[in-house]
Amino acid sequence: MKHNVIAVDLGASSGRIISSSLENGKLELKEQFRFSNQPINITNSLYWDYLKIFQEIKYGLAIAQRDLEKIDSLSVDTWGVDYGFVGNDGNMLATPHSYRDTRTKKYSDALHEKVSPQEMFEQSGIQPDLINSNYQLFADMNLHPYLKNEVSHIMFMPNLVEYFFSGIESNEYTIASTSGLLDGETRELSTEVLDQLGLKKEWFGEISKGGKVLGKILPEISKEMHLDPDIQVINGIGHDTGAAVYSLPMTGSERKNAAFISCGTWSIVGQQTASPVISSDAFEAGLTNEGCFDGSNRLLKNITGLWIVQELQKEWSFKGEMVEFGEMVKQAENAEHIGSYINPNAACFSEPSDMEERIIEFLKKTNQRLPQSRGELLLIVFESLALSYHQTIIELEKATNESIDTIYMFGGGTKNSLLVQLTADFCQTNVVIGPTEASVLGNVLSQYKTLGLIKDEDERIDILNNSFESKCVTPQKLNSINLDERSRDFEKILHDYEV
Ligand code: LRH
Repeated sequence: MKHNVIAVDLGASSGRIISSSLENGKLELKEQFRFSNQPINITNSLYWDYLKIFQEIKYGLAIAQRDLEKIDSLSVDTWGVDYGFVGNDGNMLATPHSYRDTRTKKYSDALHEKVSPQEMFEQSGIQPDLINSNYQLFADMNLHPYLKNEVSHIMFMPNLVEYFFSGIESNEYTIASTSGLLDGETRELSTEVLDQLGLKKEWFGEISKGGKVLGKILPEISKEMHLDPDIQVINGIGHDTGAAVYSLPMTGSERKNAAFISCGTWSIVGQQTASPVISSDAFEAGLTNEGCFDGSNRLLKNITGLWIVQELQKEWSFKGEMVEFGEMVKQAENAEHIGSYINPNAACFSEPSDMEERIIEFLKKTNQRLPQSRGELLLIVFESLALSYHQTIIELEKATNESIDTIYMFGGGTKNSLLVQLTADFCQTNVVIGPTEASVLGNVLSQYKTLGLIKDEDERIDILNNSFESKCVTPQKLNSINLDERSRDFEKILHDYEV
């Protein structure tokens, strides 16, 4: 029998409704609908366009329903850290902010007076960062004291969207685990952290683990869009990174010596570990601990990734010089290596706009050669990303005391063959290219697991191996790439420039 489920995947530039059909141990994905998903910049604040998103998902579901005989369930995944406030009457109290909003800057000193960044890491296992939910919530509670009396629920974005479709308030573990609100050891909401931020535990409710059926789609929505009234709304893997890692066909023992690189707007370099690594080495290296669907841990670093290239592309297209991503990769491939690098995680690269100027400014401040063409500029970005992957792999090895012999790379960025090859070369490790649709795949797998259609890890891995082929990219010989010189120069600019 065929089982169709829907992944609602809300990414940095688009939202997608993707159906998955599982039959005879084989899974097929099909994009049913796509809409643009840009944060709205108004009065110098960045917000989620949640009304539009809700409406577009309804359209997408209607299109999927026309295409499929029956839909068993749906679940939502998005990027981490954002959330929404719901009041006693069940309605939204405020428009959810998007994490690149800068309001947290103003309140970070006040928060650090209560708890230092290192203490934050020790409490939660989460690397302090202005984008994290704890910084955002602290700013919100200070900016809008009325919230204290009005809030009934705070839900992370995937759970908020599931609430719009099911009417059931919930919060799910993988998305909650990246907020900075959970205790690093117990992985439950930390009363200590919540008290520091002025938040009540009951606003979050139970954090569900390992998948939960919330209930059927609201009757008014199924009626309006002519949907099957029995579609179940599932609390699957809410965090896109968690979902992506669940799509890797690795058994528990293979994970020990494998790293992953999720290659999208963010580059996320990490490793699955049995439990959180909350050591000073991990803190110093900028590593963080997030929860996996199966209860294990992801030790990782978030690196500002292809966001830099996406911003360059947007900027050039506003100037009327639209260039396709594939073309940008070609320009970089044909460019000369000039030995200049940026630190992708420098704060100046995380904010929107003026990306070309920010890169040039960075190169001037660090006394490096300036690029003479767009190709050279792009090559600087790709080489810097791959060098920061290499550096992070070394930091992971140090923090876990395990050596990495394979890298799984997945996400849209793996279409960039130059970046994949640079990663294999600089890390001197085989790179297995996983699915471009890793988050979607993890989302639907978590639904099948919740519905009892996947019984265990072996079956999950069999389904993945039956359904998708993976490719392995091997590194070029060391003497052809001057790795030592590049790593030394890259390290130098990391030290020369304050992040
Ligand atoms: C990647 C991601 C990442 C971070 C960032 C905010 O999409 O989810 O794990 O949390 O977004």
